[in-house]
Amino acid sequence: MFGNIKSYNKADNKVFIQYENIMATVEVINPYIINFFVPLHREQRVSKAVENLEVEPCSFDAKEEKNSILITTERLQVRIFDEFKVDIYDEMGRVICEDYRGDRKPAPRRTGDFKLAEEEGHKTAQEQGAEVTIVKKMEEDMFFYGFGEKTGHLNKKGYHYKMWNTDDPSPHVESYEALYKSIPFFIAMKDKKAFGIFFDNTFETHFDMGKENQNYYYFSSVDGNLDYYFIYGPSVKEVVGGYTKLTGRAPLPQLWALGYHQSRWSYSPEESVWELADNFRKRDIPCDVIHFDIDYMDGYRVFTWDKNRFPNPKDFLAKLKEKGFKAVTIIDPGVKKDKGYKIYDEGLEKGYYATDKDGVTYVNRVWPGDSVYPDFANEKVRNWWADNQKIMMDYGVSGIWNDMNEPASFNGPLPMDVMFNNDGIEAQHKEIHNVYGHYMSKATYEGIKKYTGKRPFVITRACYAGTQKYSTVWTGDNQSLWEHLRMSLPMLMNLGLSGMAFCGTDVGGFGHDCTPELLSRWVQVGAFTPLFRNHSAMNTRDQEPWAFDEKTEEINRKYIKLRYKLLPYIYDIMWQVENTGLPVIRPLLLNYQEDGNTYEINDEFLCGDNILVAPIVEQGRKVRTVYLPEGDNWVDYWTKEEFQGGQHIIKEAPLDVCPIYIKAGSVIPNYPPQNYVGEIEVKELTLDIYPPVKGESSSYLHYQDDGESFEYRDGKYNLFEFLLENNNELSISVSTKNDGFNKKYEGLKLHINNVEPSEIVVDGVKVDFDKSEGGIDFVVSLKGEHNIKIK
Ligand code: MIG
Repeated sequence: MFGNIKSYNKADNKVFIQYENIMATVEVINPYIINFFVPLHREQRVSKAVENLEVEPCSFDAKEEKNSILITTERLQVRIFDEFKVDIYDEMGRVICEDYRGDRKPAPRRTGDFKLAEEEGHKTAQEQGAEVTIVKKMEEDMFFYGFGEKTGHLNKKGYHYKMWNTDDPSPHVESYEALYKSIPFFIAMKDKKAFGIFFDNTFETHFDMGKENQNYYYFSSVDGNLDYYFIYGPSVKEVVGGYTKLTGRAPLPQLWALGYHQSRWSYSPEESVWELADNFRKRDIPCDVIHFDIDYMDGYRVFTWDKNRFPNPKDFLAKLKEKGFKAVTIIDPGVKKDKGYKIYDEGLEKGYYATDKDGVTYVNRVWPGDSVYPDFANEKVRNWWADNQKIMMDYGVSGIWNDMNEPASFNGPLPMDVMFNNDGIEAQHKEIHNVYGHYMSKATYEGIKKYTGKRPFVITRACYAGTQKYSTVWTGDNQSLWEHLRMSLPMLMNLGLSGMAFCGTDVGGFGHDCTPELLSRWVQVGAFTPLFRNHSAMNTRDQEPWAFDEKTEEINRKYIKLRYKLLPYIYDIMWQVENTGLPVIRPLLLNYQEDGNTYEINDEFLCGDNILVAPIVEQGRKVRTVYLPEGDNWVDYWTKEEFQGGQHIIKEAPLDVCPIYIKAGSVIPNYPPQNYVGEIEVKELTLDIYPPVKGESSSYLHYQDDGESFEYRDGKYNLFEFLLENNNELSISVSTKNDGFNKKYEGLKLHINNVEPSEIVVDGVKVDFDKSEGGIDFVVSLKGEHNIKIK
């Protein structure tokens, strides 16, 4: 295809390799991230995912060898051959990733008369019209992760996936190749070493991880450039760090966004919302956010309210806010084709909608009936859409929910040649489809930011790589099925590894009817997912926390309250996300890569570094095995029993118990109970402390700010470090690493588990303490530094 190497030259961070038929570029982004590029479609590398690419000036070598060009960075050796075949080695010259040289040989398939399907014309992806295909050699003991929101297991070996944003309402099962989101990124692990590949191509792409043939895996695209990044680890954390360095990191949200959200299709009219809101407060179940699904609108016209159902939205939302409820309203992309409707007319006049190939505004059908599609790939359109957010913000809406932005359509799919302006570089639907939702949420984010000055809360269904910079995601229309609760764990873990740290599923399930037991188990998972929203479809039975019986309500209350207790811990993780890109919900292997037993654990996850959750995801199950990863000790959150890592244990888990383990050496910050974020000012922060193993030490950073503005970016935050050392005695030191936020806690309440001290000395002075729940409690003021000894 490309031919043999004719010549090469090096300029800045790039090596240009002239092939017989085309020129390829290899760019050293930094010593461990390399971009491979061939302009098959457009001359320029214009990424929709990577904004402000930071190329690190670094020294590297490029020289000609016998039959290749060798590029050497501090971390990698990259050999480039004829036909742009690439082999990559680590600094020691050990092979990490090799292109596959043999012939493609799809596994045999048989047709009805036992003839080989190949003879009957069974085709490989290359023959199916793939314009770009990269085939890499697969080793026996490889594991794959990432790919965003996909069904199936954690390890993606053996799967074939398609990246083409798809709204399919039937129950999502393991054989689904595509859902709402397209994140063409994966992580490969072999011999405990990891690397990532980000195939930055917005067309329909395919990833076949050894399904066609277990000797190789490939990725391909129907069109577009050959443009992929190789990101070396060797730790998975470094790969995720590198990928999110390229595509961006989920920014710190407002604190209330981490509270409990209640949704259904739809709470409408107004009275139904009051009934809901009163129930939460009356029943002592915390809730921060109510979602308004499509029926709040006037005939599904976006940026309007139905005046019969909500006569005075502004007053209504203000009253809700007084009770601590924030409103999130759904906004779909489809604009009703309706002369006289302001949004429609404005967009039409300015030429802001996608057109057919002849330039005529393209019409399809969605909820409002005949509708037109804003061209979000055009900056002007995004600015206009961003300005429209003001309408909702002026009503008092706190966040925006973007649905149907795959884009979905009821009158058959949008033709591939529907046209988008794409900032002056005209592009067809087949190129824009996968970034339509991405750009819509970007516009929404920017509008909310502009008009509120606060951290925007946007939730989107469709996305592409990099959308994490603008929006949280939910996994679309799952169903109230145990299978979907089970599947949600690997799905969320892989979304997290793919940069989408702020994510969640519809707790209780969207379609189908939930049951008391299923909701009880689902809320136990939801309490640890960054986005914690119960949502259900029209016509399904009620599934609010109290919808079933007292026992189910009690379990909902218990776990939603646990979530509110853990809010400062989850907020700490979100702050880390902005800095590291590492997710909230993590597969165990992310933190325990040396422990190969973690590589295929589908039904346990870490919430941050300190909490391991092993939920029950099967009907009727009351006991399960839990694998505790090697290298740490783990404390049962409920019984405080301590276990060594590196073993399976058996845990009894009656319906109200979700098995939760805290890593020995953890400090878990806790808030006092409240009905919603900000109901009380937290003056005393509780530290739930699990001492390190004897002879060990550990530390924890706790972050505090105003919970809503961007002032933290100017240093207006507090950062506390807690250092635990368990030598002859347990000592705890408290220090302030940053002192920029003026509403600092007045004191700390320390709860230390599993100790029976005779005395406690704070800064040289003996203090009183209480015995409680298998540990002790005492209070210290929060001024400067402290040194605490537990004797
Ligand atoms: O065609 O707005 O995934 O959460 O409740 C269905 C109605 C449209 C799909 C979303 C779902 C939402 C529903 N929407």
